[in-house]
Amino acid sequence: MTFVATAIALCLLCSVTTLNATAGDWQILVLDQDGKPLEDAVVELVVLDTPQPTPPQLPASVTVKQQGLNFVPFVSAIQVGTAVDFPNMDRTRHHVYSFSPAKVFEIQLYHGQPEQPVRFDQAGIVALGCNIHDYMEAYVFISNSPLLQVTNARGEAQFQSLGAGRYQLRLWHPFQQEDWALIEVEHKGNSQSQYQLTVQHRPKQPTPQRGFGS
Ligand SMILES: [Cu+2]
Repeated sequence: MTFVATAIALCLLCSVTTLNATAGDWQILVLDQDGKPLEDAVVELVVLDTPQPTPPQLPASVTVKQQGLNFVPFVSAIQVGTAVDFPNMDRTRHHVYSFSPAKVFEIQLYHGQPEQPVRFDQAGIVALGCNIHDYMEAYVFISNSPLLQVTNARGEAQFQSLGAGRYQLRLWHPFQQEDWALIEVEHKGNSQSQYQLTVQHRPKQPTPQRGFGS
């Protein structure tokens, strides 16, 4: 599987509408170029001028499993230093690897739980593949910021209890077509923002041709 650093350019549609939500919550909706909810987009916030808020604690370890001959989840967003487990839930063996500069590694053919998790100690984007199943792909977005979310199937991400102030906002999706400029956003309390990202329309993982081994 070859990772092509295509991606990204979004345009800001609109932002900041006061909602009835817990003070400081920031709800973000990401759409594709056709206005449809975009799943698996990473939303990264970097604090610019406010004291570092107390964000929801990110987990010390994260799991990217192999299940049904695919990686689950497709996109993970983690802070630098996080360890990721790669359990193989399938009956067939997988051989997980990355050639991405932010983390080069491989876990040679294995069943079940690998001996140890993989620690991601450098910010960047890592494309995962499997030597046995070329179609398998997944991505890990590693950031120095703890303010990270991945959009759900409704294109939604939510940050809770954020301090008011200026933030740098970055969106990223594996299939984005142009780089997206970082934007500064003023967060004044409960708010909702909407952004649009141009992405390639392609299935994120072709359906395996074989029905066994999963
Ligand atoms: Cu595999």
